[in-house]
Amino acid sequence: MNAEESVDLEQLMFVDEPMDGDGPRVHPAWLPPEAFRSLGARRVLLHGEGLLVDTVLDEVSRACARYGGLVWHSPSWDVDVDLVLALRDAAELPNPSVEAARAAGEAALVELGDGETLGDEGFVLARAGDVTVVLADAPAGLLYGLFHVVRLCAAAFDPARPPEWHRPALRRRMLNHWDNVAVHPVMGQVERGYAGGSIFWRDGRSRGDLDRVREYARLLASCGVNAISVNNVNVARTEALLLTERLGDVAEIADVLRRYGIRVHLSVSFAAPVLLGGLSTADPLDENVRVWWAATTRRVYERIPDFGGYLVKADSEGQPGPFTYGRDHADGANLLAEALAPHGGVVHWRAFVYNHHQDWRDRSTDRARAAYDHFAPLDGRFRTNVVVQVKFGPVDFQTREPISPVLAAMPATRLAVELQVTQEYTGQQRHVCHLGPWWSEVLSFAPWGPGGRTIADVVTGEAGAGGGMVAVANVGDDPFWTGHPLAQANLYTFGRLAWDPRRDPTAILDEWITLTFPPSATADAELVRRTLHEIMDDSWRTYERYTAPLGVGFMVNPGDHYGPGVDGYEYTRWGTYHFADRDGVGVDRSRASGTGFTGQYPPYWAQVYESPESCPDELLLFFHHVPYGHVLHSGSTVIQHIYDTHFAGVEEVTAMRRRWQRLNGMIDPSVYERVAERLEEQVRCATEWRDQINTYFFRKSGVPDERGRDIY
Ligand code: GCV
Repeated sequence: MNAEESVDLEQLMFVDEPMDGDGPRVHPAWLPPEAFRSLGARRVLLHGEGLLVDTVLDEVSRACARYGGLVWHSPSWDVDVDLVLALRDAAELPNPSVEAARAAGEAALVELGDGETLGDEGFVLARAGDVTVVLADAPAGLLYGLFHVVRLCAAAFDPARPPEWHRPALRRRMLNHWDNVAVHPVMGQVERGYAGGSIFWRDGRSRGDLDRVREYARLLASCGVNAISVNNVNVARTEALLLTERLGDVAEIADVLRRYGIRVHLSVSFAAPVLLGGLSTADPLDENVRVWWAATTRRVYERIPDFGGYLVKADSEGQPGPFTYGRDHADGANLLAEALAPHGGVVHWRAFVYNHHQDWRDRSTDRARAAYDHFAPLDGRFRTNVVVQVKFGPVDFQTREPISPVLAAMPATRLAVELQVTQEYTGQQRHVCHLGPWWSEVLSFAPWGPGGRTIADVVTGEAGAGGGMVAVANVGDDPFWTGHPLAQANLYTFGRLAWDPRRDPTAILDEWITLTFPPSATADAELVRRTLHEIMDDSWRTYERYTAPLGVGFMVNPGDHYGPGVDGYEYTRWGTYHFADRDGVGVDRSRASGTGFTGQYPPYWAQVYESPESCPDELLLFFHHVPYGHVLHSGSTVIQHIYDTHFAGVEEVTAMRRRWQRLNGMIDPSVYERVAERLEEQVRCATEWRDQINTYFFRKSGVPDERGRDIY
């Protein structure tokens, strides 16, 4: 397909109507109409009742209207079908082929299910003669089954397709929006948002654009997300009101999300009893405070019966919390959990608690230690409807950090791992940085040593009772949803990993490519696929190469966290230092001579991280202060590694830009242009990183690059 044919291509790729009134067209992300072609050309029978069954019906009907298929909703009989989507407890239908399909589904369930039930969200897919069947116990399972059929395209109808059984590993797969209702003077409408404004809020009020919210819900359901918090964890006055006066706005969003199996959660202020209730205290042990939370929560459930629960950032970066009253975080979390328990709600209580008024002169305080020091001693004290939500690393969503030791320290607590889809520290959706491989490393990390239980096991928990996976969302009102069109893949990948944390991220990316750039709408589908893999597969490591070296982190510009600022945080109160001097660089976190952070790990990793000799290269400067001449396992010295990786990183970004140019005329021109524009910025910014980092370390160390390249 060439550039002149782009109009046809738009027709294939875009939904008919702009979704934003007269505003710009909104990109369909991984659900372009074309992705539904295979489903929409079939004869489909849907059997069962319920809100989500209606959603499935609506999806199938739209696809069939576009691609010439047919759809029946029970009771219907005597029709020839290609696909049956049925609830298992729905009445029998007097249609032999449908009943044969259902029997095949049941047989597959017995064969594959290993005695397990499908649960609220699982489904089975099987073939019976010429018919494909999807069976589920509950409507959400049918919805997920439908999107599975969409993902499979024609393969869902392959006569040789063996039966499959799917159930999410994690019960809650959640996105946190850091969206402000009122525009924050520094952080704007969306804190750490790189995709325009909020899809929920604008200038102090609800946007009321529920069409866009609906499209968002579809996207999320199709990759498996089933919970969203709709406001920032930093809760200011206007946002606090969502719990009471402005609850109606939340209820409207919940009404839309519910149709896609997504529950709404709310970030609340721990000081709400004072801020909103006129009480003189928010002390978690005060009886009036408990009564206030109970009554307020009851009113929330009267309005939103399937409300998910609260999300709390307490005693962190200026947010109120139980410390004010001499209480601990178990007291605080249990207060809200008690109010939510009668309604089946859950409180997500963040472990991101540290002193953000540190003195940079004081080397004994270590921000990395903070979450463990605060939370590990509380293990076993949290109510069962508390989920302690732990950032994946001990500091703050860096491109490379060790895995938080808190995740291995609280066996008697439900733990969720928190990831950051919004690319605060990973290129802010101006850089291609596909995070799937990084998250996969996090999830497969075995904190008790190789071969042992992994982070995926911890958040899954026994019998699925773990805290699940949570991520900070990367979506805004940008026409491409995520600013950088390729950043859509991070959102998709998060959902799919939360459904099954053991999946191969490259396979997930491949799925995303097929949906987003359907082969049937692309002249050279293999070239598109290959090019996207070449650009994206290793892009996180490329980003790592041209930014802060060897796990030391930060080195970003203070405030907006974009671009290089090697000493930007070095003499601040934020606790994120690299301690570079003329002799060496890195943070000594050993037990022997440093902050003792290594001792927070179970014995295997405590020992590995303790010594620069055994510490993995990529984390060396996180754990140790070493001379520039220190020889890495790779054989290179630290200083030469810094030079080499920074030169290599920029070369790789330049290659990305060149590769992308191959796709000119082959994909939707608006996507092409947006990505091309961002790649220009990535090349510029990566070059700046390279030159500032290399120059900084050359000036500090005086050691020349052994290959004599330009350093300033
Ligand atoms: C919502 C980092 C970000 C903050 C964010 C905080 C958090 O510090 O820079 O913007 O605040 O993390 O996770 O609460």
